[in-house]
Amino acid sequence: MIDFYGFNTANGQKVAVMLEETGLPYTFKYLDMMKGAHLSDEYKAINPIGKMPTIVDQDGPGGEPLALFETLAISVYLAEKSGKLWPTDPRERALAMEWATVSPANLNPSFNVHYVLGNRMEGNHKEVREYFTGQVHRIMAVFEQRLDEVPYLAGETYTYADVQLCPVAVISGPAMDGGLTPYPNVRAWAEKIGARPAVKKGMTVIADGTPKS
Ligand SMILES: N[C@@H](CCC(=O)N[C@@H](CS)C(=O)NCC(=O)O)C(=O)O
Repeated sequence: MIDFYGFNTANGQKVAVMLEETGLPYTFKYLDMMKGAHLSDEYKAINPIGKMPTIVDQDGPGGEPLALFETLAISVYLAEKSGKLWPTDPRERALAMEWATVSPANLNPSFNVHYVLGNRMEGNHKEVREYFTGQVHRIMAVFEQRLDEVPYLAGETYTYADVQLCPVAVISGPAMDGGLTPYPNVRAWAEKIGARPAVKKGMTVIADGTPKS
């Protein structure tokens, strides 16, 4: 059984979707970030950074519990453990890791700057906003080109790399300048993935916010 400590943000959604897609048994442990649950000593014992999400696989490697943080690390672990969304072809496996890394390494931090400037800081910070807006569009244009060439980010197969981008594109994309309008391939791909039953279920579980145990 996997304990999933989550809250309804794009990072939480990625793990909720991965758990549903892989079919691994899990318990959703609602992490009330509005009340600072992510900063408690108890939570920091499994995630020293004090950020969401985290999983604890009670049946980890060697039969021992394993606590894991960082959304990408969690996603890779779940994909490999289940063999789902995990390409068997070595080329696609390498490309899945490459494309999965683009979102957390490039896209999320740029969106995060917008969030922090808009919600936590006084002032306009025009130059900073413009710089990071440029970064977002630079990366989105690369995803747009990629999805013009192949149906999924790793190639022919739907993988955890798609799950890394989808909630970010769907949640943050519309909030940026021009929304997803300049990116029709990303939009069509997001709609296709968003229609998957496991994706809908994962999004519902995390949006619900009700502790399941
Ligand atoms: N690189 C981390 C980022 C996690 C992250 O930033 N989580 C946010 C919520 S989406 C958080 O916990 N923020 C609380 C804080 O920064 O104190 C991951 O991919 O898991």
